[in-house]
Amino acid sequence: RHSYTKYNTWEKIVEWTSKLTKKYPNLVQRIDIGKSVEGRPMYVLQVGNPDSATKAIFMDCGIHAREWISPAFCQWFVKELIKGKNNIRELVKSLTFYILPVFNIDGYVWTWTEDRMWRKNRSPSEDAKCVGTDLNRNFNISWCDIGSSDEPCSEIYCGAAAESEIETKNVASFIRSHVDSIKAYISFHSFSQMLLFPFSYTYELAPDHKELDEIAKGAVAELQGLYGTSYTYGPSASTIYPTAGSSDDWAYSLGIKYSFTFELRDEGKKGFLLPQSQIKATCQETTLAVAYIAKYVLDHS
Ligand code: 0X9
Ligand code: ZN
Repeated sequence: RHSYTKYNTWEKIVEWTSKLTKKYPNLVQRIDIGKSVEGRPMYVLQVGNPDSATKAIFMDCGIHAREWISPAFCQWFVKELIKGKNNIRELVKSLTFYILPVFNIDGYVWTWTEDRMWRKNRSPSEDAKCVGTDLNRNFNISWCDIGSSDEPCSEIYCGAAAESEIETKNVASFIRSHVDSIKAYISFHSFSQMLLFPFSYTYELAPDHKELDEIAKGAVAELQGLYGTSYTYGPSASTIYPTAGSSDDWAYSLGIKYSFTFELRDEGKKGFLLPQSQIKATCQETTLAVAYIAKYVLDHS
């Protein structure tokens, strides 16, 4: 059975999306944005105000297969939106949330069946020597320049070209076609306990650095207020390490000013193997940070 406090298989997650749309037809829509390399449907859940003219926030989880807490958070957050308690109620009324619970589905399935530590997608390279492209190096922004590799066997392989991967292409196309309404882009990874914002492909500060830094500070304070979990925040390049072709920089380059990447729990003790016993607390505290960002976006865009 699907559970918000457990890690769910891809099959369970699909079943969950279909149940939600049936149970809450006026609140939740399921959009098929295309297939993965291995043919699995990529579903974006649209939650909230269905008016396509309203301001929207796009969120994705599970770009990297082994970061299981990330899809768990997206599922949790959808539940919170549906419950619509307290401050979330206003957000659901006034915003549209587009939530992709698992970006790299084939990789996610692979971590359940073959290799728990798999990171990339599952597309074969041209010479068939190695499998997989790092989807967070495959976006069309300074592609394959820094913090990336053009070697197919590398864990940070940038792919044969920008948007060479069908998963990248599907997400990028969806965002491009909704770019007028999408005011914020938020991506969820693990681990390190960081809240990052552009740039990642250069050490230069983003034009909106001051504002993004203020928002991150506020969001991290909210998160920390619940269980005292400490987060660092700042521009990606200097806070974690530089990477080119990443989704947040690409979204920012499209004019989506409020672009963030979370690196969720923990700081490295369990790393990608975060125990299920930490799902609830991680998701609760992260919900506070995301709600803070969403409220800011609602008031300032
Ligand atoms: O390397 C990555 O893609 C991210 N770290 S992870 O351990 N989850 O793989 C860091 C991404 C930092 N860069 C951007 N936020 N653009
Ligand atoms: Zn990651």
